[in-house]
Amino acid sequence: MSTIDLRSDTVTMPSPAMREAMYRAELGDDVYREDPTVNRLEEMAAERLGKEAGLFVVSGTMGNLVALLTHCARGDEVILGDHAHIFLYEAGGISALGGAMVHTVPNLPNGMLDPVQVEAAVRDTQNVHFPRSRVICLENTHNRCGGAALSPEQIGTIKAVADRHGLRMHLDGARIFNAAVALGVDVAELAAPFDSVQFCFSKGLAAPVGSAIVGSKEFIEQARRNRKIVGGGMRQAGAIAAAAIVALEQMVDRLADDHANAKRLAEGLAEIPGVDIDPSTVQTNIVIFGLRNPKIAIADVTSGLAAEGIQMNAISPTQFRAVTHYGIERDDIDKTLVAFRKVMGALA
Ligand code: TLP
Repeated sequence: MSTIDLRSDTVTMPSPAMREAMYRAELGDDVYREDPTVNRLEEMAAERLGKEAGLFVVSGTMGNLVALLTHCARGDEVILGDHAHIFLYEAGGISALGGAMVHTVPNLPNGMLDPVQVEAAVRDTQNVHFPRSRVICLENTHNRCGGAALSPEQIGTIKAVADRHGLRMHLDGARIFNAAVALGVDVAELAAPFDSVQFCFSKGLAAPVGSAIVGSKEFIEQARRNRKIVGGGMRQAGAIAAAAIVALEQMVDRLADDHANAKRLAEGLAEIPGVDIDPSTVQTNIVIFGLRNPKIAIADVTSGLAAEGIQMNAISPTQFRAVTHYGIERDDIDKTLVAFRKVMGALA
């Protein structure tokens, strides 16, 4: 039985054009900066995001880590949401390796931070008791907040706080292209308020490996050194960068299909008795939802779905996450809804 894998958009397989590009890629040693394919990808990434320079890294986690190692000295503080991927799912890297403190502010359901609470989190630099606030991080789209897209106006409210206090801004833009497509704005406009942006080729853009960090030339030079420190200096990395180039060239516009499929899934789920979801909150390719009946265990639903050939993650004892992506068609959504109804009926 073929499975419908909605656990994440990280499960995507490279397109035929990506495999072809990987096979044919011109290669060199990228630590010597001699890999023409990596050099081209880094230039493309910077240009697309409206920044001076780019750096190819192994993963989103490495991209966020290297960017924050570059912004922060030991003991500096990073202000970020309590649902931020950097806080929840990156193994504490910025503290473990960078000695940075995290200062969380509650995430609002729409993925935003309240600018008043962010301002309250900023430390008084004159007082020797306090760590130094250094950088504010946002996430766009916001994974744990159901793929919420942050608009330039929303980002502007946080940028104003950063400017008032001389703080830097970093974006975990793992899915920034989903945000740009959903909002109908240029990705460079979403990136503009940030000193650094990390974005992933290996999520909805379907490349097998890699992320980029973009920022000023000077920032990226320092980040290149930090990438080496964490073992991310790759050699003939053009073999994977080639697929990321195809991702940028060919896979952005199709994200709208993933968003339409996610919306359809959310609307269908809302019609199934016992499912707790507000489809109007689904903006991109991530659908987070719960159950109204506390007696039904989420784990029983996910194992029931698995028996029907559908994979979905439980992200907490009360929440499912389904993610649409390249390789998931509308027909798969319809099959998922039929299976979900069947499993819920059997457990009710
Ligand atoms: N997210 C993964 C898991 O780690 C949860 C997923 O399945 O969604 N920032 C954001 C917003 C992310 O969602 C992820 C991956 C990352 C960073 C890290 O990227 P990778 O997996 O390339 O290290």
